[in-house]
Amino acid sequence: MHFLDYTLPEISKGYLDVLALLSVKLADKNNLLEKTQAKVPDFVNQVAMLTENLTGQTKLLENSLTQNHVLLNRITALEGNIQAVEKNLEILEKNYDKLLWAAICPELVVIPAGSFTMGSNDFEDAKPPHTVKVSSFAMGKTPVTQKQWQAVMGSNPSHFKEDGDDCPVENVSWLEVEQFIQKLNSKTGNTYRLPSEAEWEYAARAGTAGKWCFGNEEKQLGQYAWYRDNSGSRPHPVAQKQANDFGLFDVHGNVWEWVQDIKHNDYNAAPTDGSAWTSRGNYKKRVLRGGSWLDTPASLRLAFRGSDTTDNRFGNIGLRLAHTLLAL
Ligand SMILES: [Ca+2]
Repeated sequence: MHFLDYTLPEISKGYLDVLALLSVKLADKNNLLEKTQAKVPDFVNQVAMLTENLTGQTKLLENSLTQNHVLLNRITALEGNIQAVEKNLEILEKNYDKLLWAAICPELVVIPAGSFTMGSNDFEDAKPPHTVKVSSFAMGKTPVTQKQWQAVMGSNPSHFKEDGDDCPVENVSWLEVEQFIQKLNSKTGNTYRLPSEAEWEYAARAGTAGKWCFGNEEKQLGQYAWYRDNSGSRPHPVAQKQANDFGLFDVHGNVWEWVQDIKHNDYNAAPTDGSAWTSRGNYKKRVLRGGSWLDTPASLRLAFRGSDTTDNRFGNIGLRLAHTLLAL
């Protein structure tokens, strides 16, 4: 059938139906639009909030970056410092032993060269008095202390330990002293040694010619020495009494001091150049000098010669170190 076969009203009705349908659809679209439009402010708000958040985050990130930069600079600076510290540590480690031993080594006094009369007619084994020429050398300011012995040997053989480690080491034999010196030299690279008997007496006299380093007045002895009459039967910390004119402490008393020399019955044929007398004689015995906390004023005299066998030790026997001066 052709549309011309329809009557006009029929056609109009068809259009009207279509229009009605379109109206309904349009209304739906309008509804949707209205709903969507109602949501627009929400979207705008959300976008505004997101933008705000983003700005905040960006600022935070910028701050973080700045802080990171500052931190990185600090880290670089710290790394530099650490490297410097490590270098210093390396240097310290290299010098540690030297520094340690420099702190522990006995303080020395330079003894000037000169000549003096060694011995005395007052004692059989100190005859004859004879002139000895001594080269300049260094002498321990005090006897070796318990602390110093302990540092080198790792043990303290002293009989009197309770009075403190600044007391002179005692109870050491001549042979043990030799071991001590060997070990001290290997640790420090120095050449410590015992003084010769002549060096000991020369340094102890310090240019004087009396019985004791201060002269012949026995009543002065207590100002310089710990001995039988004032010691309380024990050694005392070093350097508490007056020093002699060369600045040596405890020359008289406190502990006997081992020297290098072999014991001889007198000074006939003794060296006169300050060297140690280490040939012939009673080779089992070595000389001790200066007397101790246990001894009488006579035993403390500068010319008095004690001695003991090289393997004997006692609570009043110690040592003082000497050191040859390097030739300039
Ligand atoms: Ca002494």
